[in-house]
Amino acid sequence: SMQPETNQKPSPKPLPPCPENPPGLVGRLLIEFSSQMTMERVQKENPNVTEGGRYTPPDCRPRWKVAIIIPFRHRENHLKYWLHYVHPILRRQRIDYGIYIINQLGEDTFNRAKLLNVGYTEALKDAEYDCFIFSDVDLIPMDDRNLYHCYDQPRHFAIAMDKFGFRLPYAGYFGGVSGLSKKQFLKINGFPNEYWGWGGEDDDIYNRITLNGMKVSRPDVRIGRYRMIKHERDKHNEPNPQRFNKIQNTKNTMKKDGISSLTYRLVQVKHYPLYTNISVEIDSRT
Ligand code: UD2
Ligand code: MN
Repeated sequence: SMQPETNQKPSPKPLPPCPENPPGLVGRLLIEFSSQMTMERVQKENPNVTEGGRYTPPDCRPRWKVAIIIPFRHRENHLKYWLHYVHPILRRQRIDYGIYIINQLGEDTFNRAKLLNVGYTEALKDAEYDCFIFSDVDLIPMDDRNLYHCYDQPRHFAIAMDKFGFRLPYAGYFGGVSGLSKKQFLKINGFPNEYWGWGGEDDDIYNRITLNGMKVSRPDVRIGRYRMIKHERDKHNEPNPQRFNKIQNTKNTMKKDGISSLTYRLVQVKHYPLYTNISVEIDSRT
């Protein structure tokens, strides 16, 4: 041929963009928590996930790079089910993603929203994510058409949970599983760091979104269905008695309390086959 000879391999064919409606989806899924789950089994089921819980579709160019952030303490059994069910769903959805478990060390009061801020920060040290999905460890989507990427507006995914009779409990509900692009997240100064214990932080995030001129987007109610693994209230995550007052004040607090004021002590980052574990101290002394 007339091509000049080089030592370079032929450059690979550019991949097509991933389809907006991935063809391999199955729709409604059967989700149950009665069979025993082991990490060994889940690892065998997911040989294509790479170290640290990373995956990228082999056959198309994804539109988003998604970090999935899970706030965590003492929920090892729930995590096994979450990984068992959600990795295969994300793969079918052709999502480019990484899984980050943000583990609160010590036994101080739990702080879900602050852990989510830590997850945002630490995930960005790992890769150039442009989309962040924040999920409870005990929530499993019942339909794989609920696509885990970002949208034009902040997304609420977990709109129809079994524990709420598969309905939105109230119009401004934003708990469970939500997703914001990097731009949307920074526009609201991230999440509040000052909600210690159970409740209110999700409403504060909802307020931040609407106060900043955005609107929550949601999937169809038949698709946004979830099962929550049944559990007791954890120790050291008592309902926060200040929550009712605090959510009245989001407008005043959001500018100073958020990703701009986040401090924490990073203790360990560990790459497991199916997820990255990030252990942190987040109490007010750090
Ligand atoms: C609801 C919301 C949740 C959050 C919370 C109030 C649903 C399904 N979810 O959850 O998004 O707004 O109320 O704070 O309505 N966690 C641990 N260890 C602990 C405590 C909490 O790992 O000791 C994590 C874990 O990921 C858990 C999440 O925090 O799923 C939320 O805590 P929860 O499951 O106890 O609260 P729940 O179900 O009332
Ligand atoms: Mn729960």
